[in-house]
Amino acid sequence: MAIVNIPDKKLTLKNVNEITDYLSKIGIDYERWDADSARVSPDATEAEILEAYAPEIKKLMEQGGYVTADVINIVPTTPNLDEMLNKFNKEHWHNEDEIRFIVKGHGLFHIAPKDGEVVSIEMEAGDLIRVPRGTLHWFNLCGDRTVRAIRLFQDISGWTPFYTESGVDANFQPLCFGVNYIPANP
Ligand code: KMT
Ligand code: NI
Repeated sequence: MAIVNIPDKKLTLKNVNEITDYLSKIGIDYERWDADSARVSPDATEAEILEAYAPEIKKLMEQGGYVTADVINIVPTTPNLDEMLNKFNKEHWHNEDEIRFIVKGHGLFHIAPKDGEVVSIEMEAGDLIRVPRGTLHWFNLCGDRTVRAIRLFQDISGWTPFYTESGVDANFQPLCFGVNYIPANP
């Protein structure tokens, strides 16, 4: 289950209905999928993961016009990890929806709605998020520095970020509550 925080309201949501409601009001779709390891091991191959979740992926593709799916796999030993994270952790948007379904590990999304307070969403296995095109957001890892996620794309050219360079991301500490945060450079 995700943990949602709105620091400027000193509000934390841990209940699935409250999370879904709050996020839907700022245009973010949140879903829980069955991610029991009996279904597929979180360490299975990319092809096995995509096969195991094929029914859900197919449905989303039909609804949202997504044309490709892949599995991003980040571990603490991923080469050039900090360079990669520095691309994710600055406020940006995409000209397509950002869909992520977490298979393993954790991820912290910050969303900056057009009106209203910045929201952090700490995701774990079984959590799906849809960040619509144009939505300002940024992403950090948690203390496990591990995330494995199914991604869906509307554009075959894949992941293209556009940076706002607002600096607003620096006002929010990338704190995970479910996983101890270990700074990259203590
Ligand atoms: C993005 O655009 O913010 C991302 O792709 C986040 C990393 S995917 C787990
Ligand atoms: Ni993004």
